[in-house]
Amino acid sequence: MTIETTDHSLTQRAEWKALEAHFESMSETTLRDLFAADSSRGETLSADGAELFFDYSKNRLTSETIGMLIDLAEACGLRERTERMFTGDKINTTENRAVLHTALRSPKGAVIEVDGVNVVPHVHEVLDRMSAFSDRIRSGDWTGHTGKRIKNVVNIGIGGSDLGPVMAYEALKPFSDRSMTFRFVSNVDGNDFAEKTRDLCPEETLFIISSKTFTTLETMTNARTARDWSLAGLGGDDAAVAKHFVAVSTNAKGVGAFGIDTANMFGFWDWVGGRYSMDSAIGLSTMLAIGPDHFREMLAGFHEMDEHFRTTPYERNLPALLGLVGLWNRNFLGCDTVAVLPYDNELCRFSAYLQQLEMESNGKHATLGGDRVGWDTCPVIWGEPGTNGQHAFYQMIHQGTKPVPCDFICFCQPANPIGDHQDKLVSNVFAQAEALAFGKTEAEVSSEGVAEDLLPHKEFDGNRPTNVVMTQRLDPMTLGRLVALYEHKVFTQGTIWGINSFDQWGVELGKVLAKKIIPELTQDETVTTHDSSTNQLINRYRAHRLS
Ligand code: G6Q
Repeated sequence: MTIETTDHSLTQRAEWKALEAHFESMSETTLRDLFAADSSRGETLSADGAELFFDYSKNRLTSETIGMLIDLAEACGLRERTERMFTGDKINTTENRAVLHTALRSPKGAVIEVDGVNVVPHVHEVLDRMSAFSDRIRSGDWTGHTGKRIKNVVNIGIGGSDLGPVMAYEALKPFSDRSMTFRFVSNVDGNDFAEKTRDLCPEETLFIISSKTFTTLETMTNARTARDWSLAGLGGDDAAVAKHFVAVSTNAKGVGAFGIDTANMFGFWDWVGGRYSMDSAIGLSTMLAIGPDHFREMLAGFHEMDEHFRTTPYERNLPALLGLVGLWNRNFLGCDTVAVLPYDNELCRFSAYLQQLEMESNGKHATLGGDRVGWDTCPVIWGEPGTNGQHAFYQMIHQGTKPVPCDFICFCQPANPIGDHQDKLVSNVFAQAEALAFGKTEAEVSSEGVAEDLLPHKEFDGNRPTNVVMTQRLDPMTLGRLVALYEHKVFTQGTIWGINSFDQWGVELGKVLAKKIIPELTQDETVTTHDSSTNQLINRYRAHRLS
């Protein structure tokens, strides 16, 4: 069955039409005009919440625009749907599941029910078990099969069972136990496993097999390779598995069948989506790295942003504003991509993490009702830490043919205060946002004595939208706040776009086809069952593969 009906209900809303008319009326107004007309624009169009400062004044909008976007959010039921999410309603309708990542960070006494069962005690029971286990590993009380201390932790997982853990490990490295080594194996490409384990000693290595389903091709393949690698280095005794493998999963049966004692399994629940799971047991590697206390600080940061999102009026609500400004840029200015540019090297995996969070959640063409959306949904999310990106792709952001809205993220205090590095780093955030907003006219360039023929090359249009998120320093609490900021941004946009941000059917088709192709790569007969291109590629590979 194909989607036959296109849904135009969102674009037919009075609030949407009002925004269209409003955009028309200001489409020629530039950021130079807007700042010239209002000397307190910076203060007006910024907000503080959950210890983050959010300046969205360098977007092509006004307070009136924000008010109209809020009207749209209200008309689309954002407030009610937020409550439905927080209270465990099954808003993931295509999978008939509640969406309760917010329960993972709720305080012990809270009551959040799914099918009449309060899930909060279960969350805390797993957290307590993770803490006890982490303490044993970190203190050296838990030893490997040959009695040696565990010094290396390898997380095996992919997608939501990898991107959060890697990102958090990199972000919080300054808080980690430096006597331990952490590695993350995700790709089914054998190079990933080989390179990440080549210098590790099996006697000192613990594998965390992180898989919600415990059926994922990549993870199960790597897990079996890890077991072979481990047993080969430990004398082949199957009993060694109990000391060197733990699992994080919702599938106790699969974990048992793999040979991991379910006593060494840390569970979570079907109401935690993979890309929303870094604060569940999927974060076990994070807890082993930074310790249980820091992990709980991270959860407290998440919770602080949850409460901020749930209770703060949208005029001052950071995730709602981030979502609404993004929606304005996407649907009214027509921007196809958003660059997330953290000015902190430790956030080197943050953009990759957000790519999954945003694009897997909101990269959808079907509405909740099953029609085709009559409006654009998620833009492409991409980015790299600054200042490195400035010496690579910022050229396009400044002088390319289409605006690329940017989120700059920066910190007042560095984890490693060395000389004037931080001032030089952060000055670039302010300079980039200023340059993108105001540009440099040909007249200004000319007044610097630049030759006439070079003027078109050296002028900057400006008028390019940016946000700045600034806070004190990158620590576990801040990371929790930042991730929750984007989680609820995604929710805000997904709610207005009328899509289910919590399924991911789009990843299925390729997986199914790959399963069919795997045995064809080693069959004796020439493959003829696909189209001429796919047949040709498979047969060429068959002819040249190592056998
Ligand atoms: C995330 C997705 C996806 C998932 C991986 C790994 O929201 O569902 O990225 O996390 O496919 O799945 P498992 O954890 O089940 O191995």
